[in-house]
Amino acid sequence: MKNQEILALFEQIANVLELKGENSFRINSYRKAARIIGDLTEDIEEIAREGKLTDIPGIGNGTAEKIVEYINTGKMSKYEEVMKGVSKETITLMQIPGLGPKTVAMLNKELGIVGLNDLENALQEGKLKGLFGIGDKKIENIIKGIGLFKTSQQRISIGMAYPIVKRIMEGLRYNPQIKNIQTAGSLRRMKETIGDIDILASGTEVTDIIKSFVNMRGVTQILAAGDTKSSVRVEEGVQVDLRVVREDEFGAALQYFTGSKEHNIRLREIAKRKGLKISEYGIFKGEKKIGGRLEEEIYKILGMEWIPPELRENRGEIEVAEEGKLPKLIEFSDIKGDLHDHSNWSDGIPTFEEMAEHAMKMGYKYLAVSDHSKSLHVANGLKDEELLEEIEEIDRLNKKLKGFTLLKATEVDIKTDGSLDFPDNLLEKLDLVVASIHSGFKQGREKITERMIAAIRNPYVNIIAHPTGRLISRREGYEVDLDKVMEVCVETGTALEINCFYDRLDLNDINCRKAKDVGVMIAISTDAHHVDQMWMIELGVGVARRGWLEAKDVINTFTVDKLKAFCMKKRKFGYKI
Ligand code: DGT
Ligand code: CA
Ligand code: CA
Ligand code: ZN
Repeated sequence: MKNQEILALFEQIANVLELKGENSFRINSYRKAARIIGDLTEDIEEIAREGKLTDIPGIGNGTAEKIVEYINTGKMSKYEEVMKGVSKETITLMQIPGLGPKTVAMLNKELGIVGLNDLENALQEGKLKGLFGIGDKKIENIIKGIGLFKTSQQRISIGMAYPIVKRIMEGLRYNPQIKNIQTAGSLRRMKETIGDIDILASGTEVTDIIKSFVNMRGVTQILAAGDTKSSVRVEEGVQVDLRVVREDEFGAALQYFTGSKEHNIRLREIAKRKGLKISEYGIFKGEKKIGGRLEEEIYKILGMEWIPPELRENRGEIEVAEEGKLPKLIEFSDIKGDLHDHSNWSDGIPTFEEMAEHAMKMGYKYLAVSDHSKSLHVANGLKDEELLEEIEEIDRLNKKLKGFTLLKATEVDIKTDGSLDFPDNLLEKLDLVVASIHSGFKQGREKITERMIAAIRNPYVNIIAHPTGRLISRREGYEVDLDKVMEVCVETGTALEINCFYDRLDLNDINCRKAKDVGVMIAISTDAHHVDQMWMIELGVGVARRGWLEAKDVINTFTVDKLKAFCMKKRKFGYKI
Protein backbone atom coordinates (compact mmCIF):
# COMPACT_ATOMS: atom_id res chain seq x y z
CA MET A 1 0.00 0.00 0.00
CA LYS A 2 1.57 3.26 -1.15
CA ASN A 3 -0.96 5.72 0.32
CA GLN A 4 1.43 7.09 2.91
CA GLU A 5 4.36 7.43 0.52
CA ILE A 6 2.27 9.39 -1.97
CA LEU A 7 0.82 11.53 0.79
CA ALA A 8 4.34 12.40 1.96
CA LEU A 9 5.41 13.35 -1.58
CA PHE A 10 2.51 15.75 -2.02
CA GLU A 11 3.16 17.29 1.37
CA GLN A 12 6.80 17.75 0.54
CA ILE A 13 5.93 19.38 -2.80
CA ALA A 14 3.59 21.78 -1.01
CA ASN A 15 6.25 22.66 1.58
CA VAL A 16 8.94 23.33 -1.01
CA LEU A 17 6.59 25.40 -3.17
CA GLU A 18 5.73 27.46 -0.14
CA LEU A 19 9.41 27.83 0.65
CA LYS A 20 9.96 29.13 -2.86
CA GLY A 21 7.12 31.59 -2.43
CA GLU A 22 4.85 30.15 -5.13
CA ASN A 23 1.23 31.20 -5.23
CA SER A 24 -0.90 29.76 -2.51
CA PHE A 25 -3.56 28.28 -4.81
CA ARG A 26 -1.18 25.60 -6.14
CA ILE A 27 0.27 24.97 -2.72
CA ASN A 28 -3.15 24.42 -1.24
CA SER A 29 -4.14 22.02 -3.99
CA TYR A 30 -1.18 19.75 -3.11
CA ARG A 31 -1.99 19.99 0.59
CA LYS A 32 -5.58 19.10 -0.14
CA ALA A 33 -4.55 16.10 -2.27
CA ALA A 34 -2.32 14.91 0.55
CA ARG A 35 -5.17 15.17 3.04
CA ILE A 36 -7.61 13.32 0.80
CA ILE A 37 -5.15 10.48 0.28
CA GLY A 38 -4.54 10.34 4.00
CA ASP A 39 -8.26 9.86 4.59
CA LEU A 40 -8.61 7.01 2.10
CA THR A 41 -9.41 3.65 3.59
CA GLU A 42 -8.75 1.72 0.38
CA ASP A 43 -5.41 0.96 -1.22
CA ILE A 44 -4.61 3.72 -3.68
CA GLU A 45 -2.89 1.28 -6.06
CA GLU A 46 -6.10 -0.69 -6.28
CA ILE A 47 -8.09 2.44 -7.11
CA ALA A 48 -5.52 3.44 -9.73
CA ARG A 49 -5.62 -0.01 -11.31
CA GLU A 50 -9.37 0.28 -11.72
CA GLY A 51 -8.89 3.73 -13.29
CA LYS A 52 -11.05 5.31 -10.60
CA LEU A 53 -8.70 7.89 -9.12
CA THR A 54 -10.65 10.84 -10.50
CA ASP A 55 -13.82 9.45 -8.94
CA ILE A 56 -12.38 10.48 -5.59
CA PRO A 57 -13.83 13.89 -4.71
CA GLY A 58 -11.06 16.47 -4.86
CA ILE A 59 -8.66 14.47 -7.05
CA GLY A 60 -8.38 15.98 -10.53
CA ASN A 61 -6.68 14.76 -13.69
CA GLY A 62 -3.32 16.35 -12.91
CA THR A 63 -3.10 14.77 -9.47
CA ALA A 64 -4.27 11.40 -10.77
CA GLU A 65 -1.54 11.40 -13.44
CA LYS A 66 1.14 12.04 -10.85
CA ILE A 67 -0.14 9.19 -8.69
CA VAL A 68 -0.19 6.78 -11.61
CA GLU A 69 3.31 7.82 -12.65
CA TYR A 70 4.59 7.12 -9.14
CA ILE A 71 2.88 3.76 -8.90
CA ASN A 72 4.24 2.68 -12.29
CA THR A 73 7.78 4.05 -12.12
CA GLY A 74 8.51 4.68 -8.43
CA LYS A 75 9.20 8.33 -9.36
CA MET A 76 7.20 11.54 -9.60
CA SER A 77 8.70 14.02 -12.07
CA LYS A 78 6.87 16.96 -10.51
CA TYR A 79 8.50 16.16 -7.17
CA GLU A 80 11.96 15.95 -8.70
CA GLU A 81 11.41 19.21 -10.56
CA VAL A 82 10.27 21.04 -7.44
CA MET A 83 13.19 19.75 -5.38
CA LYS A 84 15.75 21.18 -7.81
CA GLY A 85 17.85 23.94 -6.27
CA VAL A 86 16.75 23.17 -2.71
CA SER A 87 19.47 21.77 -0.47
CA LYS A 88 18.98 18.74 1.77
CA GLU A 89 19.95 20.93 4.71
CA THR A 90 17.05 23.24 4.05
CA ILE A 91 14.63 20.32 3.80
CA THR A 92 15.96 19.18 7.17
CA LEU A 93 15.28 22.61 8.63
CA MET A 94 11.62 22.27 7.71
CA GLN A 95 11.43 19.03 9.73
CA ILE A 96 12.22 20.88 12.94
CA PRO A 97 9.05 21.23 15.00
CA GLY A 98 8.01 24.88 15.05
CA LEU A 99 9.73 25.76 11.77
CA GLY A 100 7.43 25.85 8.77
CA PRO A 101 8.40 26.65 5.15
CA LYS A 102 7.46 30.32 5.56
CA THR A 103 9.80 30.85 8.50
CA VAL A 104 12.60 28.91 6.82
CA ALA A 105 12.23 31.06 3.68
CA MET A 106 12.29 34.22 5.73
CA LEU A 107 15.37 33.13 7.69
CA ASN A 108 17.08 32.36 4.42
CA LYS A 109 16.22 35.72 2.91
CA GLU A 110 17.01 37.87 5.94
CA LEU A 111 20.00 36.05 7.44
CA GLY A 112 21.18 33.70 4.69
CA ILE A 113 20.37 30.66 6.85
CA VAL A 114 20.54 27.43 4.85
CA GLY A 115 20.90 24.69 7.46
CA LEU A 116 20.79 23.82 11.14
CA ASN A 117 24.33 25.04 11.81
CA ASP A 118 23.55 28.50 10.49
CA LEU A 119 20.37 28.60 12.53
CA GLU A 120 22.11 27.63 15.76
CA ASN A 121 24.81 30.27 15.20
CA ALA A 122 22.21 32.93 14.50
CA LEU A 123 20.33 31.97 17.66
CA GLN A 124 23.48 32.17 19.72
CA GLU A 125 24.29 35.60 18.36
CA GLY A 126 20.75 36.76 19.07
CA LYS A 127 20.11 37.59 15.43
CA LEU A 128 16.58 36.21 15.22
CA LYS A 129 15.01 38.64 17.61
CA GLY A 130 13.26 41.47 15.90
CA LEU A 131 12.81 39.68 12.59
CA PHE A 132 9.29 39.83 11.23
CA GLY A 133 6.93 37.71 13.31
CA ILE A 134 9.66 36.45 15.64
CA GLY A 135 9.25 37.27 19.32
CA ASP A 136 10.62 35.68 22.47
CA LYS A 137 7.95 32.99 22.49
CA LYS A 138 8.71 31.94 18.93
CA ILE A 139 12.45 31.83 19.64
CA GLU A 140 11.80 29.67 22.67
CA ASN A 141 9.72 27.31 20.51
CA ILE A 142 12.43 27.06 17.88
CA ILE A 143 15.05 26.20 20.51
CA LYS A 144 12.74 23.54 21.93
CA GLY A 145 12.10 22.21 18.43
CA ILE A 146 15.82 21.91 17.72
CA GLY A 147 16.23 19.93 20.94
CA LEU A 148 13.44 17.55 19.98
CA PHE A 149 14.81 17.17 16.47
CA LYS A 150 18.28 16.37 17.78
CA THR A 151 17.11 13.69 20.17
CA SER A 152 15.18 12.17 17.31
CA GLN A 153 18.49 11.81 15.44
CA GLN A 154 20.34 10.21 18.35
CA ARG A 155 20.53 6.77 19.87
CA ILE A 156 18.42 6.36 22.99
CA SER A 157 19.07 4.28 26.06
CA ILE A 158 17.40 0.87 26.04
CA GLY A 159 15.59 1.87 29.22
CA MET A 160 13.82 4.62 27.30
CA ALA A 161 13.01 2.32 24.37
CA TYR A 162 11.57 -0.42 26.59
CA PRO A 163 8.37 1.35 27.70
CA ILE A 164 7.75 2.60 24.16
CA VAL A 165 7.95 -0.93 22.82
CA LYS A 166 5.72 -2.21 25.58
CA ARG A 167 3.05 0.32 24.61
CA ILE A 168 3.34 -0.52 20.90
CA MET A 169 3.23 -4.27 21.44
CA GLU A 170 0.22 -3.95 23.67
CA GLY A 171 -1.51 -1.89 20.99
CA LEU A 172 -0.81 -4.44 18.28
CA ARG A 173 -1.05 -7.67 20.20
CA TYR A 174 -4.82 -7.77 20.08
CA ASN A 175 -4.97 -7.17 16.36
CA PRO A 176 -6.52 -10.48 15.21
CA GLN A 177 -4.77 -10.27 11.85
CA ILE A 178 -1.35 -10.56 13.44
CA LYS A 179 -0.23 -14.17 13.87
CA ASN A 180 3.17 -13.55 15.35
CA ILE A 181 4.88 -10.45 16.66
CA GLN A 182 8.37 -9.98 18.08
CA THR A 183 10.93 -7.26 18.60
CA ALA A 184 14.12 -7.58 16.57
CA GLY A 185 17.27 -5.50 16.06
CA SER A 186 19.42 -4.07 18.83
CA LEU A 187 16.45 -4.05 21.20
CA ARG A 188 16.08 -7.82 21.08
CA ARG A 189 19.82 -8.07 21.60
CA MET A 190 19.40 -5.81 24.67
CA LYS A 191 22.09 -3.42 23.51
CA GLU A 192 22.49 -0.51 25.93
CA THR A 193 21.57 2.09 23.31
CA ILE A 194 19.11 1.76 20.47
CA GLY A 195 19.28 3.52 17.10
CA ASP A 196 15.78 2.58 16.05
CA ILE A 197 13.22 0.08 17.23
CA ASP A 198 12.58 -2.91 14.95
CA ILE A 199 9.41 -4.98 15.12
CA LEU A 200 8.58 -8.02 13.05
CA ALA A 201 5.09 -9.38 12.50
CA SER A 202 3.48 -12.07 10.39
CA GLY A 203 -0.04 -12.21 9.06
CA THR A 204 -1.99 -12.19 5.82
CA GLU A 205 -3.78 -8.86 5.90
CA VAL A 206 -0.56 -6.91 5.55
CA THR A 207 -2.22 -3.66 4.49
CA ASP A 208 -4.49 -3.63 7.51
CA ILE A 209 -1.66 -4.48 9.87
CA ILE A 210 0.43 -1.60 8.54
CA LYS A 211 -2.55 0.71 8.73
CA SER A 212 -3.17 -0.08 12.37
CA PHE A 213 0.55 0.44 13.03
CA VAL A 214 0.74 3.91 11.49
CA ASN A 215 -2.50 4.91 13.23
CA MET A 216 -1.26 3.87 16.65
CA ARG A 217 -1.37 6.18 19.62
CA GLY A 218 1.87 8.12 19.96
CA VAL A 219 2.79 8.25 16.26
CA THR A 220 3.80 11.79 15.27
CA GLN A 221 5.20 11.23 11.81
CA ILE A 222 4.88 8.57 9.13
CA LEU A 223 8.26 8.21 7.46
CA ALA A 224 7.33 5.40 5.06
CA ALA A 225 4.47 3.00 4.56
CA GLY A 226 5.24 0.44 1.88
CA ASP A 227 3.91 -3.00 0.98
CA THR A 228 5.64 -4.92 3.73
CA LYS A 229 7.50 -2.32 5.72
CA SER A 230 6.57 0.84 7.52
CA SER A 231 8.53 3.38 9.56
CA VAL A 232 7.10 5.92 11.92
CA ARG A 233 8.41 8.36 14.46
CA VAL A 234 6.74 8.34 17.86
CA GLU A 235 6.29 11.20 20.29
CA GLU A 236 9.45 10.28 22.21
CA GLY A 237 11.39 11.06 19.00
CA VAL A 238 12.59 7.56 18.16
CA GLN A 239 11.94 5.79 14.86
CA VAL A 240 10.05 2.49 14.85
CA ASP A 241 10.24 0.08 11.92
CA LEU A 242 7.64 -2.61 11.36
CA ARG A 243 8.09 -5.37 8.83
CA VAL A 244 5.34 -7.81 8.01
CA VAL A 245 6.36 -11.17 6.59
CA ARG A 246 4.75 -14.49 5.70
CA GLU A 247 4.18 -17.02 8.43
CA ASP A 248 6.60 -19.55 6.90
CA GLU A 249 9.34 -16.90 6.66
CA PHE A 250 8.97 -15.52 10.18
CA GLY A 251 11.90 -17.42 11.72
CA ALA A 252 14.32 -16.50 8.94
CA ALA A 253 13.23 -12.86 9.02
CA LEU A 254 13.53 -12.76 12.81
CA GLN A 255 17.03 -14.15 12.58
CA TYR A 256 17.99 -11.68 9.86
CA PHE A 257 16.51 -8.56 11.44
CA THR A 258 17.77 -9.34 14.93
CA GLY A 259 21.35 -8.99 13.70
CA SER A 260 23.84 -7.96 14.60
CA LYS A 261 25.07 -7.34 11.12
CA GLU A 262 28.49 -8.74 12.11
CA HIS A 263 26.89 -11.91 13.47
CA ASN A 264 24.82 -12.33 10.31
CA ILE A 265 27.79 -11.85 8.01
CA ARG A 266 29.67 -14.59 9.85
CA LEU A 267 26.65 -16.92 9.69
CA ARG A 268 26.30 -16.38 5.96
CA GLU A 269 29.95 -17.33 5.45
CA ILE A 270 29.38 -20.56 7.35
CA ALA A 271 26.27 -21.28 5.31
CA LYS A 272 28.20 -20.73 2.11
CA ARG A 273 30.94 -23.13 3.19
CA LYS A 274 28.28 -25.76 3.71
CA GLY A 275 26.78 -25.12 0.27
CA LEU A 276 23.74 -23.36 1.78
CA LYS A 277 22.29 -19.89 1.51
CA ILE A 278 20.48 -17.89 4.19
CA SER A 279 18.41 -14.78 3.69
CA GLU A 280 15.52 -13.01 5.35
CA TYR A 281 13.23 -15.45 3.48
CA GLY A 282 14.69 -18.74 4.61
CA ILE A 283 17.57 -21.16 4.43
CA PHE A 284 18.11 -22.72 1.01
CA LYS A 285 19.96 -25.61 -0.57
CA GLY A 286 20.18 -24.57 -4.20
CA GLU A 287 16.68 -23.47 -5.10
CA LYS A 288 15.06 -25.60 -2.43
CA LYS A 289 13.95 -23.99 0.80
CA ILE A 290 14.85 -26.23 3.73
CA GLY A 291 13.81 -24.04 6.66
CA GLY A 292 12.71 -20.62 7.82
CA ARG A 293 9.46 -20.93 9.76
CA LEU A 294 11.32 -21.09 13.06
CA GLU A 295 14.48 -19.26 13.97
CA GLU A 296 15.84 -22.41 15.63
CA GLU A 297 15.85 -24.19 12.25
CA ILE A 298 18.42 -21.80 10.82
CA TYR A 299 20.95 -22.46 13.57
CA LYS A 300 20.22 -26.17 13.67
CA ILE A 301 20.71 -26.65 9.93
CA LEU A 302 23.96 -24.70 10.16
CA GLY A 303 25.14 -27.24 12.74
CA MET A 304 25.08 -25.18 15.90
CA GLU A 305 23.05 -24.50 19.03
CA TRP A 306 20.40 -21.77 18.91
CA ILE A 307 22.19 -18.61 20.01
CA PRO A 308 20.38 -16.25 22.43
CA PRO A 309 19.98 -12.80 20.82
CA GLU A 310 22.06 -11.06 23.51
CA LEU A 311 25.14 -13.01 22.40
CA ARG A 312 24.83 -12.23 18.70
CA GLU A 313 27.67 -9.75 18.33
CA ASN A 314 30.27 -11.97 16.67
CA ARG A 315 32.30 -12.08 19.87
CA GLY A 316 33.02 -15.79 19.68
CA GLU A 317 29.46 -17.02 20.21
CA ILE A 318 29.28 -18.80 16.85
CA GLU A 319 32.38 -20.91 17.50
CA VAL A 320 31.14 -21.86 20.98
CA ALA A 321 27.68 -22.71 19.60
CA GLU A 322 29.29 -24.99 17.02
CA GLU A 323 30.91 -26.89 19.88
CA GLY A 324 27.55 -26.99 21.68
CA LYS A 325 29.03 -25.24 24.70
CA LEU A 326 27.02 -22.03 25.08
CA PRO A 327 26.46 -20.92 28.68
CA LYS A 328 23.00 -21.27 30.17
CA LEU A 329 22.40 -17.55 30.50
CA ILE A 330 20.82 -16.05 33.59
CA GLU A 331 17.10 -15.20 33.37
CA PHE A 332 14.86 -12.82 35.29
CA SER A 333 13.22 -15.79 37.00
CA ASP A 334 16.60 -16.66 38.58
CA ILE A 335 16.66 -13.36 40.47
CA LYS A 336 15.56 -13.70 44.09
CA GLY A 337 15.93 -10.10 45.20
CA ASP A 338 17.20 -6.61 44.58
CA LEU A 339 20.28 -5.49 46.52
CA HIS A 340 20.36 -1.72 46.02
CA ASP A 341 17.20 0.30 46.77
CA HIS A 342 16.42 3.61 48.43
CA SER A 343 13.54 4.36 50.78
CA ASN A 344 11.95 7.56 52.01
CA TRP A 345 14.52 7.59 54.80
CA SER A 346 17.03 9.08 52.31
CA ASP A 347 16.19 10.31 48.80
CA GLY A 348 13.75 7.57 47.79
CA ILE A 349 9.97 7.74 47.72
CA PRO A 350 8.67 4.40 49.07
CA THR A 351 8.22 3.27 52.64
CA PHE A 352 9.73 -0.06 53.74
CA GLU A 353 6.28 -1.65 53.55
CA GLU A 354 5.77 -0.47 49.98
CA MET A 355 9.20 -1.75 48.98
CA ALA A 356 8.55 -5.16 50.50
CA GLU A 357 5.11 -5.40 48.97
CA HIS A 358 6.33 -4.57 45.48
CA ALA A 359 9.28 -6.94 45.79
CA MET A 360 6.95 -9.78 46.77
CA LYS A 361 4.76 -8.97 43.79
CA MET A 362 7.82 -9.38 41.58
CA GLY A 363 8.37 -12.83 43.06
CA TYR A 364 11.38 -11.85 45.16
CA LYS A 365 12.40 -13.38 48.47
CA TYR A 366 14.38 -10.41 49.73
CA LEU A 367 15.13 -6.76 49.15
CA ALA A 368 17.98 -4.65 50.50
CA VAL A 369 17.18 -1.21 51.91
CA SER A 370 20.40 0.63 51.07
CA ASP A 371 19.91 4.29 51.83
CA HIS A 372 22.66 6.85 51.37
CA SER A 373 25.14 7.75 54.10
CA LYS A 374 25.58 11.09 55.87
CA SER A 375 28.16 12.78 53.59
CA LEU A 376 25.81 12.70 50.64
CA HIS A 377 23.78 15.71 51.71
CA VAL A 378 22.08 16.13 48.33
CA ALA A 379 20.58 12.69 48.76
CA ASN A 380 19.57 13.28 52.38
CA GLY A 381 22.10 10.72 53.58
CA LEU A 382 21.48 9.04 56.96
CA LYS A 383 23.36 10.07 60.09
CA ASP A 384 24.83 7.32 62.30
CA GLU A 385 21.92 7.37 64.73
CA GLU A 386 19.41 7.39 61.87
CA LEU A 387 20.97 4.23 60.45
CA LEU A 388 20.56 2.64 63.88
CA GLU A 389 16.90 3.61 63.92
CA GLU A 390 16.46 2.27 60.39
CA ILE A 391 17.93 -1.07 61.51
CA GLU A 392 15.45 -1.30 64.39
CA GLU A 393 12.54 -0.41 62.14
CA ILE A 394 13.49 -3.08 59.60
CA ASP A 395 13.87 -5.69 62.36
CA ARG A 396 10.36 -4.84 63.55
CA LEU A 397 8.89 -5.13 60.07
CA ASN A 398 10.69 -8.39 59.28
CA LYS A 399 8.93 -10.04 62.21
CA LYS A 400 5.64 -9.44 60.39
CA LEU A 401 6.76 -10.54 56.92
CA LYS A 402 6.28 -14.17 55.96
CA GLY A 403 8.70 -15.84 53.52
CA PHE A 404 10.30 -12.52 52.76
CA THR A 405 13.21 -10.57 54.24
CA LEU A 406 14.12 -6.91 54.11
CA LEU A 407 17.88 -6.85 54.30
CA LYS A 408 19.50 -4.22 56.49
CA ALA A 409 21.91 -2.45 54.20
CA THR A 410 23.44 0.87 53.23
CA GLU A 411 24.95 2.54 50.20
CA VAL A 412 27.91 3.92 52.05
CA ASP A 413 29.95 6.67 50.45
CA ILE A 414 33.59 6.00 49.66
CA LYS A 415 35.03 9.35 50.67
CA THR A 416 37.73 11.17 48.70
CA ASP A 417 40.47 9.74 50.96
CA GLY A 418 39.19 6.16 50.51
CA SER A 419 37.66 5.88 53.99
CA LEU A 420 34.01 4.97 54.44
CA ASP A 421 31.27 7.29 55.61
CA PHE A 422 30.16 4.96 58.43
CA PRO A 423 32.44 3.38 61.07
CA ASP A 424 32.97 -0.39 61.09
CA ASN A 425 31.04 -0.84 64.36
CA LEU A 426 27.94 0.44 62.53
CA LEU A 427 28.50 -1.50 59.32
CA GLU A 428 28.84 -4.62 61.46
CA LYS A 429 25.16 -4.39 62.37
CA LEU A 430 24.05 -4.68 58.73
CA ASP A 431 23.34 -7.74 56.61
CA LEU A 432 24.91 -6.23 53.54
CA VAL A 433 27.03 -3.21 52.61
CA VAL A 434 27.02 -1.53 49.22
CA ALA A 435 29.79 1.05 48.76
CA SER A 436 30.15 3.61 46.01
CA ILE A 437 31.90 6.72 44.77
CA HIS A 438 29.86 9.90 44.38
CA SER A 439 32.57 12.56 44.62
CA GLY A 440 36.10 13.45 43.50
CA PHE A 441 35.56 12.18 39.95
CA LYS A 442 38.54 14.17 38.68
CA GLN A 443 41.10 12.66 41.05
CA GLY A 444 42.67 10.60 38.31
CA ARG A 445 43.01 6.90 37.64
CA GLU A 446 45.55 6.01 40.27
CA LYS A 447 43.88 7.79 43.15
CA ILE A 448 40.39 6.57 42.30
CA THR A 449 41.62 3.00 41.95
CA GLU A 450 43.32 3.26 45.35
CA ARG A 451 40.15 4.64 46.92
CA MET A 452 38.02 1.86 45.54
CA ILE A 453 40.48 -0.84 46.56
CA ALA A 454 40.63 0.58 50.08
CA ALA A 455 36.85 0.17 50.28
CA ILE A 456 36.98 -3.35 48.85
CA ARG A 457 39.49 -4.31 51.52
CA ASN A 458 37.04 -3.30 54.24
CA PRO A 459 35.66 -6.61 55.60
CA TYR A 460 32.10 -5.30 55.70
CA VAL A 461 31.84 -4.11 52.10
CA ASN A 462 30.09 -6.67 49.90
CA ILE A 463 29.25 -4.83 46.71
CA ILE A 464 30.76 -1.92 44.81
CA ALA A 465 27.90 -0.04 43.17
CA HIS A 466 28.02 1.49 39.66
CA PRO A 467 31.76 0.76 39.45
CA THR A 468 32.71 3.19 36.65
CA GLY A 469 30.31 6.06 37.38
CA ARG A 470 29.39 6.60 33.75
CA LEU A 471 26.03 7.97 32.65
CA ILE A 472 24.97 6.85 29.18
CA SER A 473 25.31 9.70 26.62
CA ARG A 474 25.84 12.19 29.46
CA ARG A 475 28.96 11.51 31.47
CA GLU A 476 32.07 9.45 30.77
CA GLY A 477 32.58 8.31 34.35
CA TYR A 478 35.76 8.44 36.36
CA GLU A 479 38.92 6.67 35.35
CA VAL A 480 39.54 3.48 37.26
CA ASP A 481 41.77 0.46 36.75
CA LEU A 482 39.12 -2.24 36.68
CA ASP A 483 41.64 -5.04 36.23
CA LYS A 484 43.23 -4.18 39.56
CA VAL A 485 39.83 -3.68 41.19
CA MET A 486 38.68 -7.08 39.99
CA GLU A 487 41.81 -8.74 41.27
CA VAL A 488 41.13 -7.48 44.80
CA CYS A 489 37.43 -8.38 44.50
CA VAL A 490 38.36 -12.00 43.81
CA GLU A 491 40.84 -12.01 46.65
CA THR A 492 38.36 -10.63 49.19
CA GLY A 493 35.07 -12.13 48.00
CA THR A 494 33.56 -8.78 47.05
CA ALA A 495 31.00 -8.41 44.26
CA LEU A 496 30.70 -5.76 41.57
CA GLU A 497 27.30 -4.36 40.66
CA ILE A 498 25.44 -4.12 37.41
CA ASN A 499 23.47 -1.00 38.21
CA CYS A 500 20.25 -1.43 36.20
CA PHE A 501 19.15 2.19 36.23
CA TYR A 502 18.52 2.95 32.57
CA ASP A 503 21.09 5.72 32.23
CA ARG A 504 23.81 3.84 34.11
CA LEU A 505 23.92 0.15 33.08
CA ASP A 506 27.24 0.00 34.88
CA LEU A 507 29.13 -2.43 34.70
CA ASN A 508 28.57 -2.81 30.99
CA ASP A 509 28.45 -6.08 29.02
CA ILE A 510 32.17 -6.24 28.18
CA ASN A 511 33.24 -5.62 31.78
CA CYS A 512 30.79 -8.26 33.02
CA ARG A 513 32.37 -10.81 30.78
CA LYS A 514 35.80 -9.82 32.03
CA ALA A 515 34.56 -10.13 35.62
CA LYS A 516 33.26 -13.60 34.96
CA ASP A 517 36.52 -14.64 33.31
CA VAL A 518 38.56 -13.65 36.36
CA GLY A 519 36.01 -14.97 38.85
CA VAL A 520 34.40 -11.84 40.29
CA MET A 521 30.85 -12.28 41.54
CA ILE A 522 28.18 -9.89 40.25
CA ALA A 523 25.12 -8.29 41.87
CA ILE A 524 22.32 -7.11 39.57
CA SER A 525 20.54 -4.23 41.31
CA THR A 526 18.21 -1.44 40.27
CA ASP A 527 19.17 1.48 42.53
CA ALA A 528 15.42 2.15 42.55
CA HIS A 529 14.24 5.30 44.32
CA HIS A 530 10.64 4.39 43.56
CA VAL A 531 8.90 1.01 43.31
CA ASP A 532 7.97 1.85 39.70
CA GLN A 533 11.68 1.69 38.88
CA MET A 534 12.18 -1.86 40.08
CA TRP A 535 11.25 -3.31 36.67
CA MET A 536 14.61 -2.06 35.40
CA ILE A 537 16.12 -5.26 36.77
CA GLU A 538 15.21 -6.62 33.32
CA LEU A 539 17.69 -4.19 31.75
CA GLY A 540 20.42 -5.43 34.08
CA VAL A 541 19.60 -9.05 33.32
CA GLY A 542 19.99 -8.08 29.65
CA VAL A 543 23.44 -6.62 30.33
CA ALA A 544 24.38 -9.76 32.28
CA ARG A 545 23.26 -11.98 29.42
CA ARG A 546 25.25 -9.90 26.96
CA GLY A 547 28.18 -10.47 29.34
CA TRP A 548 27.66 -14.27 29.11
CA LEU A 549 26.70 -14.53 32.81
CA GLU A 550 24.93 -17.52 34.29
CA ALA A 551 22.80 -17.65 37.44
CA LYS A 552 25.72 -19.00 39.43
CA ASP A 553 27.78 -15.89 38.69
CA VAL A 554 25.22 -13.58 40.31
CA ILE A 555 24.80 -13.28 44.08
CA ASN A 556 21.16 -12.21 44.03
CA THR A 557 20.18 -15.56 42.57
CA PHE A 558 21.20 -17.05 45.95
CA THR A 559 18.69 -17.93 48.67
CA VAL A 560 18.64 -15.44 51.52
CA ASP A 561 20.68 -17.80 53.70
CA LYS A 562 23.30 -18.35 51.06
CA LEU A 563 23.49 -14.63 50.41
CA LYS A 564 23.98 -13.87 54.11
CA ALA A 565 26.63 -16.58 54.28
CA PHE A 566 28.40 -15.00 51.30
CA CYS A 567 28.58 -11.70 53.19
CA MET A 568 29.62 -13.27 56.51
CA LYS A 569 32.37 -15.25 54.86
CA LYS A 570 34.18 -12.07 53.90
CA ARG A 571 33.91 -10.74 57.47
CA LYS A 572 35.41 -13.93 58.84
CA PHE A 573 38.00 -15.02 56.32
CA GLY A 574 38.13 -12.75 53.32
CA TYR A 575 39.99 -9.84 54.72
CA LYS A 576 43.65 -9.86 53.89
CA ILE A 577 45.97 -6.92 54.38
P1 DGT B 1 20.48 0.08 15.84
O1 DGT B 1 19.14 0.27 15.27
O2 DGT B 1 21.50 1.00 15.29
O3 DGT B 1 20.49 0.12 17.33
O4 DGT B 1 21.02 -1.39 15.46
P2 DGT B 1 20.25 -2.61 14.80
O5 DGT B 1 21.14 -3.80 14.98
O6 DGT B 1 18.88 -2.72 15.30
O7 DGT B 1 20.31 -2.24 13.27
P3 DGT B 1 19.19 -1.86 12.19
O8 DGT B 1 17.97 -1.31 12.83
O9 DGT B 1 19.88 -1.01 11.19
O10 DGT B 1 18.86 -3.22 11.48
C1 DGT B 1 18.26 -4.29 12.16
C2 DGT B 1 18.93 -5.57 11.82
O11 DGT B 1 18.73 -5.89 10.44
C3 DGT B 1 20.43 -5.59 11.97
O12 DGT B 1 20.82 -5.86 13.30
C4 DGT B 1 20.82 -6.69 11.05
C5 DGT B 1 19.85 -6.57 9.93
N1 DGT B 1 20.45 -5.81 8.82
C6 DGT B 1 20.12 -4.58 8.45
N2 DGT B 1 20.86 -4.19 7.41
C7 DGT B 1 21.69 -5.19 7.12
C8 DGT B 1 22.73 -5.42 6.16
O13 DGT B 1 23.02 -4.58 5.32
N3 DGT B 1 23.36 -6.62 6.19
C9 DGT B 1 23.04 -7.56 7.13
N4 DGT B 1 23.69 -8.69 7.14
N5 DGT B 1 22.10 -7.39 8.03
C10 DGT B 1 21.42 -6.23 8.05
CA1 CA C 1 17.31 -1.02 15.10
CA1 CA D 1 15.79 -0.48 11.77
ZN1 ZN E 1 22.01 4.24 45.02
